[in-house]
Amino acid sequence: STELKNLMREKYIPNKREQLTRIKKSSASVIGQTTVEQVLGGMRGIRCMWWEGSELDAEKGITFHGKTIEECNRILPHGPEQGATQMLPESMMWLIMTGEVPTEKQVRALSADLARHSALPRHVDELIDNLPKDMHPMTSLSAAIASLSHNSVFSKQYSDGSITKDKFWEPAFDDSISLLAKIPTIAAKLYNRSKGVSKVYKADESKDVTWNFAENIGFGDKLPFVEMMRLYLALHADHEGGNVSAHSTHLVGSALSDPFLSYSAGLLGLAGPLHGLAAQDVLRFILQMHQWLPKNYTEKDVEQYLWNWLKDGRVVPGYGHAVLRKPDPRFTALHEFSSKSDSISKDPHWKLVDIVSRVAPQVLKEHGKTKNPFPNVDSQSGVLLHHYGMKETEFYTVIFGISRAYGVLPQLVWDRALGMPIERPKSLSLNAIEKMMSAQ
Ligand code: FAM
Repeated sequence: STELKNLMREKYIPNKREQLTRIKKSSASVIGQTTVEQVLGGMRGIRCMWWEGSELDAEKGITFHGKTIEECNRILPHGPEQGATQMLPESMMWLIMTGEVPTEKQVRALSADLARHSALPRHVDELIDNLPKDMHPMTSLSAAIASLSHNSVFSKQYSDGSITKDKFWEPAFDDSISLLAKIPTIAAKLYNRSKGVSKVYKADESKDVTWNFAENIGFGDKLPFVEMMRLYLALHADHEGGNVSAHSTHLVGSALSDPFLSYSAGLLGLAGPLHGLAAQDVLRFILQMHQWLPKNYTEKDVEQYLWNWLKDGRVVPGYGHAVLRKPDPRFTALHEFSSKSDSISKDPHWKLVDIVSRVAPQVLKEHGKTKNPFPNVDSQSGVLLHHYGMKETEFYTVIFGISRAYGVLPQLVWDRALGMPIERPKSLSLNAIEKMMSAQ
């Protein structure tokens, strides 16, 4: 990470600061207007937030600095093994932070650095040991990440007054690297603890983060699992700034809360069923449906199940999206990965996921409520973890939580590098809205 930090200091930050100064010269330019519908509709579509790493298009889906998932997977450095074909989340993080594709050497050095910083301070170990074993792992993960704030370089330097505003990004960068290094350690500890396994995290500096994580949760000898996990972690890293986990990290960070506190808040947002928790809900939904369906079920039976589910007033987890209006390309990427694997494509649960992805859009269209009847990433991800033997569904959002850090922390570093102010949008009461409407 020393090279990345130096490049940020010498190249990327000066360039971006210059661009910001240029933009600020005509910052009265109008880029949109706000309707009452947007204010009351979860602020959909209001262009009011700055975000660098990725952009979401309703039709085309996510791109990372203009690159599609397929392109990223082709050009970003892969794992160190012969024949590894999936991009590494470290590579994705580099792209998100700098806008450029790293070399293999740069990524290997970053992986080694993350391995070096992976050990937890004692108080974090002790905190986790004292949490109820049956607490949802997202609650535990967020608490453990928040507790890392105790060692935050940013908080320390800010409170002792040893840094000026133009240097805030430096300790924010160091804290972010530390968080990225430690989040797999925390996740592995939570996973092992839930299974009654006590294991000290060992990270091999010659391996990437995903391999080390897999090794420490007992999946290290399965390269297909590691490859799937690399793709999973890289894919989920960033989805523009407005989603709940990204936005909450950015918002909390704007108060100059350190990266640990900020991301802890992001994780709490990710833990909601309409956001990241859908990953666990989908798998439970699929397992239940599989049990309910007759042995030689048909698409008609699946359709019936979906209607019964909707008639109970529930949302179909893994379907719909606040922005996308086409199938989620992250879903498509995981689907392609699965279709190429003999073992996954024969898995009865994966087959059901596949069938639901064809039947549900028709049912949801007829149901007539959701603006996007297509599958999102969560409808595919859990079944892959399940296929390789990770049956603990509560843990699925934790994996998502490891990944999202690779996207939102680079943005937090940029927030500090460009001296972004505390966020403070204007709120309105219903009375105020009515008054403004009648004045028009
Ligand atoms: N099943 C049934 N109804 C749905 C639906 C679904 N999958 N998706 C949306 N609707 C309903 C929604 O509840 C709303 O109904 P009401 O008017 O009665 O409140 C109506 O359709 C309009 O909603 P929308 O405008 O299409 O969606 P939103 O932008 O409000 O919400 C989601 C977007 C993702 C929260 C919503 O589609 C949903 O609840 N999906 C299921 C949960 C899920 O898969 N979340 C994961 C999203 C994923 F991308 C992520 O964050 N990881």
